[in-house]
Amino acid sequence: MKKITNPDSGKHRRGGLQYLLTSEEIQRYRDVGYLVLNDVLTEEEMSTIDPWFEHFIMGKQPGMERDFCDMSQPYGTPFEEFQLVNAMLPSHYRPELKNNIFHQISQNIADQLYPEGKAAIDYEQFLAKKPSKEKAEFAMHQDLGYWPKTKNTWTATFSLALTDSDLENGCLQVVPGSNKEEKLRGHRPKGAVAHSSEVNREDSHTLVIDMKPTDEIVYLPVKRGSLTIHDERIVHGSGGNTSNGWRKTYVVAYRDEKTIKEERAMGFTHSHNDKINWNEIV
Ligand SMILES: O=C(O)CCC(=O)C(=O)O
Repeated sequence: MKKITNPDSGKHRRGGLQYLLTSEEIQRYRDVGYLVLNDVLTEEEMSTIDPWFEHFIMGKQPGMERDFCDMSQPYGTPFEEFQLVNAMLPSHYRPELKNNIFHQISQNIADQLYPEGKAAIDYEQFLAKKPSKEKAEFAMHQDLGYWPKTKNTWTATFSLALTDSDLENGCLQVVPGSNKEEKLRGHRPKGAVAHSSEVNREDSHTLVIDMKPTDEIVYLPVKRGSLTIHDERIVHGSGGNTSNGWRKTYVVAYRDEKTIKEERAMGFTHSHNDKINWNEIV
């Protein structure tokens, strides 16, 4: 088991709404498909996000239907039984959240990672693992396995830690190098038969891949205010929460503006309420 920590404090890289990446980091992101950045948001900035996070994760936002769900269990699971709480598209439901401090700083970082085009927010989600929920797992997957095919797949998915995250509470884990595999691995709905080609995402949103015996997992623990970034092809997921505290994270994914337009034209908004015939568009 490998644990990757980045000892570099990021504080000195912040200037206004900028967080400066080094050229090595930009290259590393291209090569290995992930980055860990420390001290991206200050405690004062984090405290502007906390109340919104609590509002959504405690199920207080009306009208979300499947956008408020447990990502580790079938739709329809009652909130009291949730393990891995997911609130999709928070700033769609509460536009006051648009252009929040995390959006502004992550946009600055995304622009540095993607000088070839225009990076924009494709979707976002609040994720929380309840305390002592061993099954609050995020099954290993590649993000591209969840999305319809588009010409340009470039993606940078930011995950801002609202609580310290570590092995005990189920931090992000990745398989470095998997981002360079030529073919996307096969994905199947959680609970479906291995190697089944049937795509049925009506019962549960979660997809799973079959791991290879050669896959070497590395864990990415981060402190509150720090973040991880991963690309669309890296195999990743996270384990259950065996600690007695919550793990909370705020995910924002950037893609090329044109890719977002292409997705929307297919009716895909990353909402779990989208009416998508996956058998036609996968
Ligand atoms: O942070 C996690 O537990 C996993 C999130 C994830 O898989 C993703 O953002 O693509």
